[in-house]
Amino acid sequence: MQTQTVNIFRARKAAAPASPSGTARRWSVDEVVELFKLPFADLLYHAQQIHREHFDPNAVQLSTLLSVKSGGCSEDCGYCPQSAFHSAGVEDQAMLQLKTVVQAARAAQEKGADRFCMGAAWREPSDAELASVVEMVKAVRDLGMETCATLGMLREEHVAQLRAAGLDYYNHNLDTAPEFYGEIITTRDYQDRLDTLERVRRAGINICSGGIVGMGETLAQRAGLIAQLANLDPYPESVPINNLVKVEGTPLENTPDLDPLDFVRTVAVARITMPKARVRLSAGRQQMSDAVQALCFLAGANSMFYGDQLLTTGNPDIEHDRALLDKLGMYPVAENK
Ligand code: SAM
Ligand code: DTB
Ligand code: SF4
Repeated sequence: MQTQTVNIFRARKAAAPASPSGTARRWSVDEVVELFKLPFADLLYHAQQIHREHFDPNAVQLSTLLSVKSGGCSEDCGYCPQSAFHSAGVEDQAMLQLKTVVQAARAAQEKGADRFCMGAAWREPSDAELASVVEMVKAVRDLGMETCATLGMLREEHVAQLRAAGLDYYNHNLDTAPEFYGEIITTRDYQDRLDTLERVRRAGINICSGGIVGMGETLAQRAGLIAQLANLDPYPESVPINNLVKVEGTPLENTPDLDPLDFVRTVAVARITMPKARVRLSAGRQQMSDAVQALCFLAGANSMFYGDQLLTTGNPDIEHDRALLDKLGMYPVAENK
């Protein structure tokens, strides 16, 4: 086992170091599998070393989510309560008013969030829908918060409009490995997602892209997702790692639980392969103990979704999260400027 550890990291050192823009060496899926198989202590030690080379290990970036348009989505993503193909009880709702969005952003900022992420249950926005989101982005930016949006696939002109509005990040997840993708989503393909990411990257908007674990994927498929993300050139600035939230009425509601230590391993492998990215604890924290979350921070997580709601499902209470950060001696980046 010791030999294996040395080899993996020798390979890493021999390769070109990450550039300031997050360009790094290419990772084969086999190499990423080897990382996953390291003894737990070795894996966390290496992740922690890399984390400390690039970040203050006690500062955590806090993003608050708001669903600006919920339900009735025309995609069939097997995990998602907002798909019109499933019966998870999320109604097709109208888009929120601008003032409601600004109110929510201001409240999140007062609670210590530095980034506000607006999500919509769309395959892709129409011109009119995009125009409304542009107004939301401008208004949230005027509060002095970083902005993020997740609206599905984007055409060139929509990317340009978001860029002109000053959007800081666009979230669009690869979700899983290409080999497993077709078992989860059939209404759009992997290449569609890569194409949207490419357009966003070319426009100069930061990329937030990650995936979901615990959907019944194999270890090699979990490694395949990380390899895909790490091999984007440059890799995403922000990498949300979601643990499947099993919502009743979705096809994945009865998927067996992922071992929490495998979630921690995924975070560590993301940190090692994408050294300068913000690795975010995303969906699934409400079902996770404080001890597992603490291990995730040790493994290199330095961001989380913060606020009592994700999009349509719950998240730990703000009070609980603040108590957890205090217990760990950690602080939000917004309060450490
Ligand atoms: N409709 C847009 C899209 O799919 O890109 C934006 C919103 S969509 C809800 C954003 C992401 O939320 C998905 O890509 C998926 O990674 C995550 N997500 C949705 N439902 C989830 C669940 N039940 N558990 C974990 N993550 C989930
Ligand atoms: C991401 O990777 N996870 C967030 C955000 N990006 C948009 C969404 C999680 C959604 C969990 C299910 C729900 O609340 O509807
Ligand atoms: Fe629609 Fe996004 Fe949910 Fe897929 S993940 S069903 S695209 S809201």
